[in-house]
Amino acid sequence: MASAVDSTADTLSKLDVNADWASSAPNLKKNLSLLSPHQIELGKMLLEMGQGHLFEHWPEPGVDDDQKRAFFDQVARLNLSYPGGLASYMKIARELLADSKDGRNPFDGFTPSVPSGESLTFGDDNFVQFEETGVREMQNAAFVLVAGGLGERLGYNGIKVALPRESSTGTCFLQHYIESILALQDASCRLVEGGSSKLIPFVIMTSDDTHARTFELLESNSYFGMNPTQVKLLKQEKVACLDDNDARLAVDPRNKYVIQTKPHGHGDVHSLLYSSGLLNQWRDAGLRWVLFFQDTNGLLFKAIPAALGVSAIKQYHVNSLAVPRKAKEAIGGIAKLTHADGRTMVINVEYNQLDPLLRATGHPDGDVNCETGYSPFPGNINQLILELGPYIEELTKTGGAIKEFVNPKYKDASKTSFKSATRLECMMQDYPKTLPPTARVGFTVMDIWLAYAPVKNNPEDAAKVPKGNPYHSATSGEMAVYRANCRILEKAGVEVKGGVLQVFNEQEVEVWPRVTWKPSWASTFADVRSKVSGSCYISKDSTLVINGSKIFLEDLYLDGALVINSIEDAEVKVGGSVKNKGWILEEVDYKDASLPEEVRIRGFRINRVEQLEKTYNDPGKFCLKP
Ligand code: UGB
Repeated sequence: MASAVDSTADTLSKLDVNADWASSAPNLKKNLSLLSPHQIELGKMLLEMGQGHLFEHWPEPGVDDDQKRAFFDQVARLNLSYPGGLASYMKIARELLADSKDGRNPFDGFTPSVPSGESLTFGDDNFVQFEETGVREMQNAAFVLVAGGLGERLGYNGIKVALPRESSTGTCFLQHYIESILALQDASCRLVEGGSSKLIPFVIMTSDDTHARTFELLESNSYFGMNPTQVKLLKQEKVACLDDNDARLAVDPRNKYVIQTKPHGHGDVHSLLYSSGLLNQWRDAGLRWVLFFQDTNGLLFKAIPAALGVSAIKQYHVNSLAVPRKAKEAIGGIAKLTHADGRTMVINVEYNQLDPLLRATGHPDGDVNCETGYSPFPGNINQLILELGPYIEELTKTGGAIKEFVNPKYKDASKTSFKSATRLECMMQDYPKTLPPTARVGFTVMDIWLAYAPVKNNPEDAAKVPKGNPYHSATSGEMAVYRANCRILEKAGVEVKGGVLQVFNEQEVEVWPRVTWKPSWASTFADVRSKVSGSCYISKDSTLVINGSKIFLEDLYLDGALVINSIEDAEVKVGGSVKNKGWILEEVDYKDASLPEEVRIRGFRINRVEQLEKTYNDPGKFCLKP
């Protein structure tokens, strides 16, 4: 104890307590004896950065002392979690706020044009080859899910990864993602001569808003079959809010000893990965790829094998997955930007920046569709594949810091005060901004029906999206899963009836038979083709749930609901005619508070009237032919 007091005294004398540095904040000065040496250093830094207002209300020592220390604990956390510390944060904030006030466009001097990339057509030979290469490479990959967002637009009270991806099986997004990774891991390891037991690492970036619930979801479900050592949760911290153009830190209106904080954005994933040390571990283990993805895209894993194949064959350092984009849709556009000085980069231009950039560079109509009915700029779906070596090299230079932006909501045209406190934000897809021109940055475009159906909008907002633009709701997200599965089966030779338009939660969607399968049944188109043969038919109101890896459909006629469950060592041939009353989609009202939120946000529920369900729990070969 004595030594701590001595060291505080030493620091006080080193910092010259009685002299000038604290005189601008007399209330802090009076309280210095309460603080540790480190806290005093932080206090000095805050004053140097013009943050004296934080102490104006501080009473005499003896009053609220614990809260004063807690204030500095928070400052220490904020300082530690930002690359370069709080002083750097405030300096960058001042520069960006000045640019924003002056209306300076971050893309000033750049002209956008449509870049070239790889455009894939599902199911053709090219696609199948990319998938094959992708599966081979998969054992050299690590997956990173960014899941720290609150999902304010969706307005769902739980974490988004716990939402059912579809309600026929109720499988949540996180379970589907984990099972997809495990299926790819098995498929990839099987291709190694003599077999391999490599485990694909899976990182989930969480935040204070999602961390505990994500952990609990994993723990209570035994990690959905994944080895817990494969999974790492990295929690992002929020950043300090700013009250004005001088970047004065905002205090919480309910507690003046707390600095208000808000999320910093998904771009945090790079600095977190860097500081975790995982990237070097992965490199030492021989890994080559890092695949980033978002929380609620139920189709994504249908696109991943081919996209990784593109990365490997084209040797892309950065490969962004993209889909055709409707003008003004809330997804970024991938553009080639050429500067007046000759610099070029292929980068995502966020949806709110694309229109002004186009207008400022000779396109008076801004963000509009071209003759194809889509924007000429492919839509970024924020699935990035980075090559690990060049990624580590770049992060070693930047520490993982990503170019930030600020988006204050001004009270009036003078742009001197904000409606509410703002903060700096960063996006994971801005990673290529600091790359040298030699970096190989490409993208891969796939069909929307195959690759992209996020759940982001609440029913009311979804119902208001302009006609022809995607809803991005729980309703459309689920229907997209059925549609994609049906189209894939069709492509494999199955006759599938469906595509009937129906309205749920005021959104018109295509309704297809409710076909779902476990990722272990098929991760690629080649897998599907190998499991379907003869003449198969599925009627428009049918449901088919395939819960097992060695289930083969041969001459199956389905008009009703069929559920097949089987263990790994059971091989089941399914054929014949299955007819029953099936499972019926029943409309529900999203305002009906008596229903669970997960059901309401879809606008329908499944009434399981009648089905044929068969379970094969013993090893062997079986035939189901009703
Ligand atoms: N996320 C975090 O992990 N931490 C955060 O602080 C914030 C978010 P949104 P956004 O594919 O549809 C992105 O809010 O940011 C996670 C791209 O920028 O769903 O509006 C969060 O949990 C845009 O270019 O999306 O838009 C979620 O998993 C376009 O690609 C993810 O980050 C668009 O997504 C995305 O957060 C899209």
